[in-house]
Amino acid sequence: MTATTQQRHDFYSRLEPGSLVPLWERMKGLVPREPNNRTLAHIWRFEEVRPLLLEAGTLLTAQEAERRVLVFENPAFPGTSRINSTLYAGMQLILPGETAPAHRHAAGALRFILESDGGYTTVAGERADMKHGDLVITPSGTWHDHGHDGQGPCIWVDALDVPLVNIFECGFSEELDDNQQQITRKNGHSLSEFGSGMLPMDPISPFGKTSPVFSYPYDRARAALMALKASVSADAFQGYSLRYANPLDGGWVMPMIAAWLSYLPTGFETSPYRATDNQAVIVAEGLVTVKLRGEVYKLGKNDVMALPGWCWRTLKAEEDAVLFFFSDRSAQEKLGIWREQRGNKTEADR
Ligand code: 1HN
Repeated sequence: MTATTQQRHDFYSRLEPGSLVPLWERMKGLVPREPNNRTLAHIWRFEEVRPLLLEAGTLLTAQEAERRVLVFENPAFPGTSRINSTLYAGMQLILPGETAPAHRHAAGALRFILESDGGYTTVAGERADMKHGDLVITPSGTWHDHGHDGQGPCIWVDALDVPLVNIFECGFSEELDDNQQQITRKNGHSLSEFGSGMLPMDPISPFGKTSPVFSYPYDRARAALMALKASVSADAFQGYSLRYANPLDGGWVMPMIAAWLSYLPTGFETSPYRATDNQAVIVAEGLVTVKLRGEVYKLGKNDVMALPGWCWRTLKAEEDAVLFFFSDRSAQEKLGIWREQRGNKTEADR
């Protein structure tokens, strides 16, 4: 009972007008044996992007642009504003005296600060300074604007869950009538209430499923990493790593984006590891080489690299390195689809 290929294709063409498709022609593509992540390993070097961003600063103001950003668009996904399969990222510039106007949207954002002397962001009525290495979060739906009272360019990397929100087609956004929102809480309020390993007696989450701590200063995060180093030996796969946590539930800082910080001492090389989450890494300090899909990449301070999911990789510190990672692991874990695998040395070259 085998029909000819021609007969089958005739049949398929009669299905088409009724918006029907034979699953047996599609099944393998729908459920691959294992992930075949399309993200390309790609590096955006700070020394190349920074001058272009500064040039953008001569062409339009932050006010005009609304957000003056050069988007990191993965070469695998042209036209889609994605750094990897699921996340948006870009590099933003604010110059002294400028403001990026207040708005809010369904997508959540994190910002990792590369260069700043006097930049700040305001989230839900509270202002947070931005300094090199700080992580600042804009929870979904919160009013936010950025400004700069200091010297020199203020530059950071934004990462947003925009592509995921848009898969669900549930994006909303709104602009505030005023350029900047009213300040209603003292600087440091959220850290004082939620950021000391202690909590209010009856905590209420101000930002829903996102951490109530929206600013994680680098000096505290770095000190925690160095204290870890002083008290335990390095993990073979992660070096010394700590995740940014939501103090209310111990989970990731954002419902769809995970973020963590790794310290690798000079000469330390991680054992081969892979996980399904779509990651990117920013070098906060030092020099690192990444081995992935048979290639070797060198990264220096403030360089950004897209790391495709589910491919074996190793990281080696050529100089003491602090690395900031973000990924969609937070979303994948909630959906019950995240997986990781720890390999042995032979996997490094695959
Ligand atoms: C956004 O609101 C910011 O607030 C940066 O700084 C980048 C990219 C897409 C959509 C909204 C910001 C963004 C963004």
